[in-house]
Amino acid sequence: MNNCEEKSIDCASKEILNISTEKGFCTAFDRHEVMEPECGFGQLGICCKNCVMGPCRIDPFGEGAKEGICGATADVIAARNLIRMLAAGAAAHSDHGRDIAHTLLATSEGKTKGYTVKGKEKLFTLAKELNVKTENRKIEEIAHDVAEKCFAEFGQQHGELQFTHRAPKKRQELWRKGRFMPRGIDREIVEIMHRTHIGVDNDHENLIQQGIRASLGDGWGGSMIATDLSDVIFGMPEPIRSITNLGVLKEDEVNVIVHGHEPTLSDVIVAASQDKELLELAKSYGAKGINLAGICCTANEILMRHGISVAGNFLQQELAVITGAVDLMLVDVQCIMPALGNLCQCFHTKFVSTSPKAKFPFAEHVEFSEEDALPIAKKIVRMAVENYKNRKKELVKIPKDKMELIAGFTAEYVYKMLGGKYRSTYRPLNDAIISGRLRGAAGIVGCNNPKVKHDWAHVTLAKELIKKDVLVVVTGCSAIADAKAGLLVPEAAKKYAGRGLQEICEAVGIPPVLHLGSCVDCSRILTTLANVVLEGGLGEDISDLPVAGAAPEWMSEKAVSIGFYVAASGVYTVLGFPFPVLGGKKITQLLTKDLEKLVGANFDFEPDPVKAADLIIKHLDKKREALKLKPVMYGE
Ligand code: SF4
Ligand code: MSK
Repeated sequence: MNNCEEKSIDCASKEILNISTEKGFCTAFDRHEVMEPECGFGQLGICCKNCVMGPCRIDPFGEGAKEGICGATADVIAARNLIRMLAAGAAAHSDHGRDIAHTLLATSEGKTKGYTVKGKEKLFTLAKELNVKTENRKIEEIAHDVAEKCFAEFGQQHGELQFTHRAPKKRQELWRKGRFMPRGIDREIVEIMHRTHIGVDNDHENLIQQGIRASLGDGWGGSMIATDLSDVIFGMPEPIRSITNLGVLKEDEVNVIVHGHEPTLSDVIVAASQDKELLELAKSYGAKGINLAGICCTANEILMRHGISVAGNFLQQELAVITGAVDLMLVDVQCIMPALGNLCQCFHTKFVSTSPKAKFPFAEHVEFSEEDALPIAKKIVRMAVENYKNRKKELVKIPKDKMELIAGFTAEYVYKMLGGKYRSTYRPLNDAIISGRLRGAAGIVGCNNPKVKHDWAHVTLAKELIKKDVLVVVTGCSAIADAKAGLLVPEAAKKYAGRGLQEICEAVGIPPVLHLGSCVDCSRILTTLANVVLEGGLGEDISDLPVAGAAPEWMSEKAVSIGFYVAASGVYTVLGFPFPVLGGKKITQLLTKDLEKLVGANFDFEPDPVKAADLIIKHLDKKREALKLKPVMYGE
């Protein structure tokens, strides 16, 4: 691969990509080139292997098959494939939530080593919401019942998920009427698998209805449980400074990278990396310290609560190894490339898998259990320290690039941030939108994808929006992209934001782009939107608000689920790549046009981030007009 300039906007990544090319290493960027041209049937969503009469594929243009052997049309096949993707994404998020609930339960029973209830205030708020008694009870007893109530949400067979009641009343009614209201987190995922079996649901609209229901079970269920119970165990995030990019790796320290999604192990790794005995051991090997950094969402979790630095986002996982400076990379679940094991063989890097759910070629498996968390974390950090002496100095090349950032914003923090000292309220945020100082808000989330220049679409879209007085909130790999580009510091407002947003950022001391956390923390966006509606003055439903969502570089099935629950919550959503459904005309029409009649918002597919920004601005202005708000104060 020669044209590294074209692969990323990030200088550190380009530098390592050049080294990779020179030395003949193979990364996702190279494998993507080898894969081209990608399968057109797959891209259009019109191949099916749901039974072995097939595989069947629909010919979208020529004289070939217009139906599968069972008679399934392109629309049905595309809808089935899409909601199966969604089911996998919802399952991934929700299983993460289940694991956090397990950790809280075990902690409340005194069965874990390394965890306590740090977010007591949040625990009491949740207890109230879930009808758990708090008077004259120990924290452990309350935590136990809160965990059990959350557990029950997974297996519930009928009724409504508790946290859906956070949504505005009007939205809840719409969900009930349209049969979108999720009954149980697992149930909706299982029902997708049933309906997409051969010969069950053969109506693309009905299939999408169930997809929406399962996605809401993720956003207002599994992901929300993951976020809220993480706040209970690990503490509420608060704005915190840190640094990001490959330049956070240190030549003279033991470098440990945590990669994946769940905070349970990474949080205790933070404690283990500060252990006196291990620090002494590191010194005895000639290292000045133990340097912990993260990749992907596990990074976001420990960044939000401990200010641990972030080495990079999804497409930088292999690049971190190629710096030659990583002594150990430990992984848990999700977004971990199986290629890492092989790549680590070219360096001294130890590659350690920890989850019984996720094993990898060439990985050393050290199984994690919440019950023994701290001893296991110390064992892994010790492995890193002992591997420091094996570093091949001649292979070490750490880019200089690193950037400061502030992370740690939450729905709860908005009360403090904008509400002022005397009254906790969302009023100033609502007033800023009503007065036109802010045009509205947009959430930009999701992954990297080698089909688009790394980080380019995230950063361009964010810059275009803040320029036009749109407050941007970010999660996941999008947040890391913007952080590396310098958008997550208050000074970015002066440089990039429109005058209205600049005034707000300066008054409050916040960046124009707010980091809300990991992928499951997209649920923080939902809670924030519900709070904005509740505060009043901006309509009765989330779909009335001048807000939008975007995932310009998405790739994972989790992003399908996020996209669906965001749209089904009433937020217009622009995706950088289309869902693989374009081979079905009716389903494409449903998702990009008719969905608005069903849930008050639809999708648009737009790869050009400048055009995507235009679509979002147009949408925000349309919503402002419908609410009869004043024109935007300083905008064009
Ligand atoms: Fe073909 Fe229908 Fe079987 Fe799919 S379910 S493989 S379309 S026969
Ligand atoms: S890590 S799902 S690549 S955002 Fe959450 Fe990044 Fe996408 Fe994974």
